Amino acid sequence: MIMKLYGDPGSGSTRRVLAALYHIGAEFEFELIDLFKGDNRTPQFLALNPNGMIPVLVDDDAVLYEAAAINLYLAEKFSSNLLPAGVDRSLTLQWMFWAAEHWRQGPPVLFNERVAKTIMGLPQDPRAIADAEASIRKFAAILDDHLQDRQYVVGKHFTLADIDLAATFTHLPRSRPPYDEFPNVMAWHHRLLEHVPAWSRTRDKVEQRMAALMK
Ligand SMILES: N[C@@H](CCC(=O)N[C@@H](CS)C(=O)NCC(=O)O)C(=O)O
Repeated sequence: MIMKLYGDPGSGSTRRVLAALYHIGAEFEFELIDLFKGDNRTPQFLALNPNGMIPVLVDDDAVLYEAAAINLYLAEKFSSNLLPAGVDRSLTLQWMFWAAEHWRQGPPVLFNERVAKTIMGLPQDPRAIADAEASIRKFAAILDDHLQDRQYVVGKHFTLADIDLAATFTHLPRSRPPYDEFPNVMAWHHRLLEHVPAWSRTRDKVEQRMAALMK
């Protein structure tokens, strides 16, 4: 049976898996789970992921949630260099864990404050915004230093580490994390858009979806 991805092209976490699938060139079906319509709260979807979160990948008996776990599964299934060998494999995992534990903590707060609350007509919380920006600056300084003399986060190729870190650029125009203070981070992300078709293709899908949602 063909693999099936459940998600929404406007979601940064879905984008991480779509980028891996496009980069690998894997065949898959896509089913839209529209969060604004509550598709993630149906009994059928909760049977796949009791957290009610996208993305979910179903591949025969394998039902997987958590974008990082799905991407590791895909990279291993297709022997993709998205997950390199040797020490670069461990470094890729290091940056994926770092992304989850630190790097991706602040941006969803900015999304909630500047995008979700605007859509819902709720007031922003300036303290939450200030705390999120402080956290983003702290970790962006570390990534900026790492990227000073590197084209990609690990080794000489695009890996799952780039995907998990670049995911926070998904809503850049709307949630506005202060990345423009970090020139190496900005330059790395521009390189991804320029040289990795899977990354620019998923960016275009995000923008189309968000334009439709916000009009
Ligand atoms: N840690 C999860 C996060 C997934 C996640 O946050 N998904 C969001 C969309 S980007 C979601 O489904 N939100 C719905 C909800 O929280 O009810 C992953 O990496 O896959």
